[in-house]
Amino acid sequence: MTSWEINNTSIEVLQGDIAKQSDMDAVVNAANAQLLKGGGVAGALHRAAGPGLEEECRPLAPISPGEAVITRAHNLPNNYVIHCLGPVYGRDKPSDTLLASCYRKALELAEGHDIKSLAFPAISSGAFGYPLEQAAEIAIKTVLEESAELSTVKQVRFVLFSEGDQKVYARILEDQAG
Ligand code: AR6
Repeated sequence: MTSWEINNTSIEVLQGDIAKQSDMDAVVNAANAQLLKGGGVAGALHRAAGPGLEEECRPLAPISPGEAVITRAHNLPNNYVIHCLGPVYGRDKPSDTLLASCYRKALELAEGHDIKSLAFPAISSGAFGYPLEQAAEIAIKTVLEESAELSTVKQVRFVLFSEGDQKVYARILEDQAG
């Protein structure tokens, strides 16, 4: 794990499964517009949360690219799930602004719910086709920018599925924070 302390916030990069972050208050879902189960991160979170999560999501859908909504975490080992709809790369534009908005809105919701620790997956970098390295630059830049404004959130974790992706994030975090 790579970890940096910036503006009193611990920012971490970890290889792992977003559905197994039991020490985090909240996890972020790389959702679809309908907030349904889907594959990738959404599939893993909904599977672990159980059907109550989809039920709670139904009245909140649909959401637009760059938006985020919050629900309870049901059977996940967390208190909340923050569902973000990332941009589909090449379709939802400007994609960098929309992706940055996901991270900003998620942090805003976390602050509004007294959340102390929050884990993000690499939103948009799977089925939505955003090149991982570009997505990582935006994710890390946005969280570092926002860290100066955070008061309840003390710990932000980026959870990457593969070792290769984890290394890309760790390098970019070192470049931007160092
Ligand atoms: N834990 C951490 N990271 C994961 C996991 C996991 N369990 N599973 C996949 N990843 P994606 P998107 C990584 O496709 O691009 C869904 O079907 C994956 O390697 O989950 O925003 C939804 O229903 C990739 O780097 O999200 C939507 O329709 C990253 O997480 C659509 O896909 C994001 O991949 C959303 O696409």
